[in-house]
Amino acid sequence: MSQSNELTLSREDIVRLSERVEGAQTRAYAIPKLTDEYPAMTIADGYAVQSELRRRYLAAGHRLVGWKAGLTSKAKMQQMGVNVPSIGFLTDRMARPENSAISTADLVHPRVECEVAFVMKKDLHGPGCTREDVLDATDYVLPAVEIIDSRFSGFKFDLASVIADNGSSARFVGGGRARYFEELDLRTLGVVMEKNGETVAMGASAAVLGHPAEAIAMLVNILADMGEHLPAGSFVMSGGITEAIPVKPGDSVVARFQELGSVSMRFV
Ligand code: 0L1
Ligand code: MG
Repeated sequence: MSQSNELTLSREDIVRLSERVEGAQTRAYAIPKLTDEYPAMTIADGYAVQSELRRRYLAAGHRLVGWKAGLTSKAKMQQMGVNVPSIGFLTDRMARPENSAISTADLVHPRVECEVAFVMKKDLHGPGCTREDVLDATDYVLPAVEIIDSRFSGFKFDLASVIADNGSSARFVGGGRARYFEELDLRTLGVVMEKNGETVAMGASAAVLGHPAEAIAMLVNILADMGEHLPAGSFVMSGGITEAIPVKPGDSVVARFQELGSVSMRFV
């Protein structure tokens, strides 16, 4: 992948790659990372493909409900071999209720992550958005589990490819107890992830860029680079606190958050 952040793909390439990613996402099959064919692809190219993918889903009737910051913890960056966070969009079709049975038949190789989610009460615009701006615009926070599913073979990709694949977004579950952030120390929230009754990961929210609101500010500033903003009412996930844990049919997962309750689901 090129280190430059210029757009190198033609409009035709962007549309072709977005169709390729959409096919892999909607029919749940793995594809080679996009940089195998386009080695000069940049981060800007990745976001151009992601924006076209979003345009296609919205044109097909999906509703944009929010955004997610990804690759925001050292554990995640190390796990995936990248060094810059990313963002992706969330639609109504990705949401699943708490305590539900989540089908894996329509996913390639799902993994789960514990995240602090924010619900916004004011629009936020970058550039220059700060942690304080995010907190001022936050209505409440709640615990969430993101089910990511890279569409790239063997979960092997680089940043440009994973951004084009909408940051591996697949499903998400919000739940637990919604709280006003003023009542909490958002930096030091502990989380324990259990799979089939065993603790498989644990961490504290400071793992997310020092404070989860920093991840939301980063997301708003990336949106500004794309000429967009974060609207009031958005549901925004701030990124996995621990590394992502693989799941398969038969697994049950509980994410227990200090002060925020727990979020449960099972996989079928
Ligand atoms: O949510 C995220 O942290 C995005 C992860 C993208 C890479 C991956 O699939 O693990
Ligand atoms: Mg995530």
